[in-house]
Parts: sequence; structure tokens; C-alpha cells
Amino acid sequence: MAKALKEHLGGIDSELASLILKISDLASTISSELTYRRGKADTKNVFGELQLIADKWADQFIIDELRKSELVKAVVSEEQPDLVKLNDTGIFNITLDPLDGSSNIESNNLVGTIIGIYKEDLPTQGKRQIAAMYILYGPVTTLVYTAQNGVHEFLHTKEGFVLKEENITLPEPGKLYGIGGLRKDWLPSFRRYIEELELAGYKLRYGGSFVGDFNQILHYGGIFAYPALTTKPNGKLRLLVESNTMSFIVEQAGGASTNGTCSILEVEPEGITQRVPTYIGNKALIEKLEKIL
Ligand code: AHM
Ligand code: MG
Repeated sequence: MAKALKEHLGGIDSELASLILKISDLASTISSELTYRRGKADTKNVFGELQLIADKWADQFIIDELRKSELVKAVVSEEQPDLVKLNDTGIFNITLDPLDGSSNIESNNLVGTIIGIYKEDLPTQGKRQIAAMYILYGPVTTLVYTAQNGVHEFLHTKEGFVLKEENITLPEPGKLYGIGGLRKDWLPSFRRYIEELELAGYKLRYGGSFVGDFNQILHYGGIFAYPALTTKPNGKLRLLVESNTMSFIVEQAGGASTNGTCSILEVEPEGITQRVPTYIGNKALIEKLEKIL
């Protein structure tokens, strides 16, 4: 019998372990509820994006349950305009994208939940995270976490989450690339860089879900980007709730992240809604890209 998540968490701080376990329980519920929470909500989030019933439900569900857990002080969520205060006595601060890639729901493509865990008050730099995790609702539901103890992946089963792979590192040299935004809007230097990767045999795989697109880079190596665009110099992805969490995980897995000039984890946030050009993947690919940009 594969090791249960609870057992795996035995080696880390017990309150952090309780929080990760609590989030894994919520993910089990979200995974089964996605079948029923369908359709548009007719409201917009602070980024001006139309929300779906599933976005709003998952957001409220996670926030309510974290409040009940009494472990969490405050949450920054993609679906909330301001920091949400939960418990003054809470230990952790959380960044949350409750349902990332939710435009994939209609076509039954991948979606996920992204969570960054901090002790410091938010907003702060991504390198201040103490743990980071995501859940991928795919053909099977998986959970990936790091508590600065390597990157580990778990499979959702009837018995809960059980270990699939421990201490994951990005395969070298990597096989894939997945890039968001219209190619005509990429910066010329970035376009040339991708053309070179194509000539070197890297294959395009892009699904429009950061969690899904990043998860394949974690397993096959390569590069994911939602780059600076001529039309949107900061790209699309949100520094706090999306890019910092994945950057923390990729760096723990031996890879690297950059906003074009430095690690995304070094970026000093100016607010909770800031966007950041996001490039993450194998270290050698990111170093080469930084020189070109
Ligand atoms: P969301 O959290 O509102 O779904 O937005 C983020 C998503 C990411 O998952 C993905 O990388 C990107 O938006 C896809 O954007 P595009 O549709 O422009 O390819
Ligand atoms: Mg998102």
C-alpha cells in the first residue's frame, strides 16, 4: 500500500501538516463537486474576468473551511478584491487561486487549485513562502506539495491521497514548451528563442490551465511561459496567487523561474493584484532566456 499523504507529512511541522491535510480534504470535495457546479455566475472578479459558478463556489468553500480550521490568519484570493481576514490567532497566510483555468470547465479540460503558504503578512515576496501546493483535477486528481523538503506528488484514491512520486526533479534537458498569449504579440527576442527550441526538437503542448501546463513541465521538463506581450507588458498571470506558488515549486524541483530579469520569487509586490511576466522550467533554459531577453 502506497504511503498516505498524512504519513508523508509526519516529517514536517505539525501545524503546517494539518493545514496541508485540511486543504487535501477540500480538494477531494472540489474534485467531486465540479460535476455539478457548472455554468456562468454573471459577475466579474477584480481582474474584470467573468466568473463561473464553480469559481465562486470553490472560493467561498475554501475560505469558509479555512476559517473553521482556525489555522489561517488571512487569504489573498484571485476571486476576492481585498485581503480576507479569517482568524487573528491563525498561524498562516494563504494565497489562493481556487479554480485556475476555469475556462477549461466547459470543454472538460484540466483545471486546478493553487495555494501558497506563508507565515509573513501578505503581500510579500514569493521567497518568503514556507510551503506551496497545487491540485490538478485531471483524468485523475493529483496533489503536488513542497514544504521545502523536495517536491512530492500524490494520487487521489478512495482511501484519500497516496504517494505517487517523491522528490520530483525536472528531467534534463526537457522535451516540451507551453506558451500563453498570441504569438503575434510575443516580443521578437522571445519569438526567436522559441523558434530555436522548436528547431532543437521541443514540442508544443499548451492546454490553457497553468496547473496542467506546469504539471507537464514538472514531469517531462521544458519551459512554460505566459510571457510579456507587446499588448500586455506584464503578461496575464498574477504574481501572488499564481506565479509565486509555481515558481516556489519549480525551484524546489531543481528548475528556475524568471520575470525576464530575476527570479519571480525575488519580485517585491506592490499590491495583491499585480501581474508578472512568467517563465518557468529547466534551469539552463531559463538562464538562456534571461540572457536573450
Ligand atoms: P484563471 O485563473 O482565471 O483561469 O486564469 C489563469 C489561466 C491560466 O491557468 C492559464 O495559464 C492562462 O490563464 C490561460 O490564458 P489564455 O486563455 O490566454 O491562454
Ligand atoms: Mg488562475
